[in-house]
Amino acid sequence: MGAAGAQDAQQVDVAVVGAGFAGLYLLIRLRRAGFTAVALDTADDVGGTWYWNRYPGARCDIQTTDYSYTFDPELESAWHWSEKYATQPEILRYLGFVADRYDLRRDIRFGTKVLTATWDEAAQRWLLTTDNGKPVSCRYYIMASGCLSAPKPPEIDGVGDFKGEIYFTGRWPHDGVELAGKRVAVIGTGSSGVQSIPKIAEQAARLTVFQRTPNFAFPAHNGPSPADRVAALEKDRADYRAQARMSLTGVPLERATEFSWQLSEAERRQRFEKALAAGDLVAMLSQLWADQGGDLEGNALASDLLRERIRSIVKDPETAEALTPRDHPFGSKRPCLETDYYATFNRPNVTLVNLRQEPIQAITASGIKTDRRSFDLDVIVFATGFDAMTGAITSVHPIAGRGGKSISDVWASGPKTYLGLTVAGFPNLFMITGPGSPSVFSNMVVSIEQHADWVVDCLMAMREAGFTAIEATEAAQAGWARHMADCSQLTLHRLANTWYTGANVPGKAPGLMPYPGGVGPYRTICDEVVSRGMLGFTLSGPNGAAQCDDGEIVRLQPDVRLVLNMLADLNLPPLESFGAEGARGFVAQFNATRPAGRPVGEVLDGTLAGADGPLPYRLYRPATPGPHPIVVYFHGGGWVLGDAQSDDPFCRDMCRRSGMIFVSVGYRHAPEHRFPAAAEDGYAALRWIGEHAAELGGRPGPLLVAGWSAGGNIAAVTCQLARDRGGPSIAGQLLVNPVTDCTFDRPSYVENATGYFLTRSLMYWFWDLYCSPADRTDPRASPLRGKLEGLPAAFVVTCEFDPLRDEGIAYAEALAAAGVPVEQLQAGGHFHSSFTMVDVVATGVDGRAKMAEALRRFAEVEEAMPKAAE
Ligand code: NA7
Repeated sequence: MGAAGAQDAQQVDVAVVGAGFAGLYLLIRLRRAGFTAVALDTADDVGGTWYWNRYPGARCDIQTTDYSYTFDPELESAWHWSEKYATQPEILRYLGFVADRYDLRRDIRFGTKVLTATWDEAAQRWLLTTDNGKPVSCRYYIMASGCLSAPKPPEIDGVGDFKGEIYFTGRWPHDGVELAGKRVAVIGTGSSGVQSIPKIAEQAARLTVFQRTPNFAFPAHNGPSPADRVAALEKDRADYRAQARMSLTGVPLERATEFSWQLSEAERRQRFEKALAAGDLVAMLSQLWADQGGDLEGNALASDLLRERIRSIVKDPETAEALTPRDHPFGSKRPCLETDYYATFNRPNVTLVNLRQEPIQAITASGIKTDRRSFDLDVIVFATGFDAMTGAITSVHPIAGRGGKSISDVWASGPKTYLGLTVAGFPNLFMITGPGSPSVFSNMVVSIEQHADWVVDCLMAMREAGFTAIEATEAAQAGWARHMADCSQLTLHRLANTWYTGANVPGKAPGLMPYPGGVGPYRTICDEVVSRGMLGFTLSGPNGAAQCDDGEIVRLQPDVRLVLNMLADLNLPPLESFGAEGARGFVAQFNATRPAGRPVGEVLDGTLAGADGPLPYRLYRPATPGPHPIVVYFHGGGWVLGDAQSDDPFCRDMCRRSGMIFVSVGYRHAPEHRFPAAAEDGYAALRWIGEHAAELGGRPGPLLVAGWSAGGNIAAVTCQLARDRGGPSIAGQLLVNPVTDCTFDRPSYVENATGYFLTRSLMYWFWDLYCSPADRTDPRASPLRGKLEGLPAAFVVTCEFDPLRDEGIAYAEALAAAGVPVEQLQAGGHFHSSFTMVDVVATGVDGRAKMAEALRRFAEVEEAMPKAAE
């Protein structure tokens, strides 16, 4: 297509691919904003996914109260859904109603496929060629092509040989399919299979279901919309919608805050039954207990209850077992809502073929042949899914960006996007619910509205400022990829082969494609990009106008970001302004709101001999048979605050992970007891614990020492004193964010002086209360200044956003230089409290697992930990 093509083209400000939920809303917004726009769709009517997926039983599985546009309250009152989960024809009628109400069809070119999309650098416009009518020249090009719109090819040999009828659920004939009296096969048991199989079984003479992987499914309980949901919506519609927009899933349901170990078995079952009765995906995925989605143990409890239900419905035990998912945690693969699905396998005309036991060899002229049997068939239905997310962009048509680069090539090793909205190298191209956005992890309609609003607002702002081109920077895009990876650590999706990760398409690059950080957090991030001057975008326009504020929008771990935002919202006075007593009270109160720590074998309080009198200690014993190695632990709190309670969750977690006894020492605090009281207590406690190790249940042999923050300082000092004062012998030291030195000018003190909870001024205050300036260079206060040769092996943990980061690293490097075996964990995106805020900062799990491994290496523990505790 040359320049002549561009001149002949339909000229618009914006072209949109797709006339589904996203395309329609975009047209409304663009028109209201005064942009000329056209939408192109191969279908001959509106509907998008709901135009194509007409298979029997097709319904939405987000409740219709939520699966609706929310931008216009009048539209909401003009439309009434007849059911909790609407059928495909009703959803299609709704979208037709919307198209008519806003007179959208005049801007839609139906039956039109875009063949190519090419960025014209000179004109700063996109040129689209089509198979029907004029090409299109547009300033901005928006892919509103959905997430699941490119059906996957059958991937089974011999499909062409089959003499019967073949259908795809995602391309179902408009006038239906006559199945009565026929021998039908369905291949695939995702949502499409699970919804269609009971309906097909009612019609067909025989139905054979070919299942590769069983999915978790539970009842939809369809019917009228539940009264409580309707009441909540009608009570205050605006508030309900606002809550949905800030929720994690786009549906305003409270998430469970109690952890599985805080609930009795009866309480867990009661919650499960309640979620089961609700017939709601979001409820089952989020309202059981707080650790169901991200923790294997918490998840297994939910998975087991769902499995139990299958056995209670399906009569044939072998079929029940084949239908029972065992290869992935619940929720890691998209679960299904079902209506009579399991009961269908009790029908005499239905057979389940477990492809894990007898794979399909080929499709033949007369049916399907597995390793063991042949099935004669009249109809084969492929419910085999889609080339999800990326396929909905790359297989629509070739897209050539700056320098003719193809998006398929740029994404060859996985999708690269900024915010899931844009791609570096593809100016003025936007994706609605693209890979890297919450999309299929959310109520799609809420995500679509947010995306369309963000894009149209952006175009309006650019027009206002005189910019005509926008492009994501490589740095911003790389930062987004890292943030995506950080978020995915909070989920179990990495443990399942699914279309979320590209695993369903042979040869597709693996990696989680939807954004797993939640709808609300994602929205605030997109808004922050705008408020920070379109961070991560290059904007340009005629006459050399240009702007680029480059950078990464989220550098913190996702849960650290939430914690810090929450703390910022509380707008607390600085801790040091409370005075020592006040600060202690405040911290105790703050800690009381934390989730209770996990159970260990035993927790007992006792008294040991300190340097100048008795000290309290708390001992955590693993549930495994002893004797166990002992870790002498020093809590954090700037030598002023803290106690066994403050570090209780950390000690419990580490006790479980390491399989070791933790003895948390209640050393004396400043200002009542200034330097060197805490340091001397540390060493005295070590001696006492060494002398009483056997009574405490300790394994014979050297002790271990650990501490966090000021406790890390005491731990480091204790190791030096033990070396110099004749023992006891120490097998290793774990120093977590330790204070090691009394200078305050290292870069981390400057960069992280404020904003990350532990501030520079708080550290000044701690030092002032603990130690006079003259004493600070004493190695018992600043162990970095001590002799480091001959110290026990060390594992030193530092966090990127911590004033203490650089002195921790300096200590590790100095130990290594002195010949001490040292390992470091420099935790990116974390702050000073990341690892001790167990069950709040869940991204700290990995780090604690590494700390526990280090302790076990130091203690030369060889036997593996029981699986569940890892
Ligand atoms: P899904 O969820 O991708 O399900 C496809 C199913 O087809 C799934 O059970 C696959 O097994 C199976 N499949 C795919 N390819 C094959 C081959 N070659 N042989 C045998 N079985 C195969 O797609 P759906 O259309 O059901 O649902 C898509 C989404 O729409 C759904 O998640 C909701 O978000 C709405 P596998 O699990 O890959 O072993």
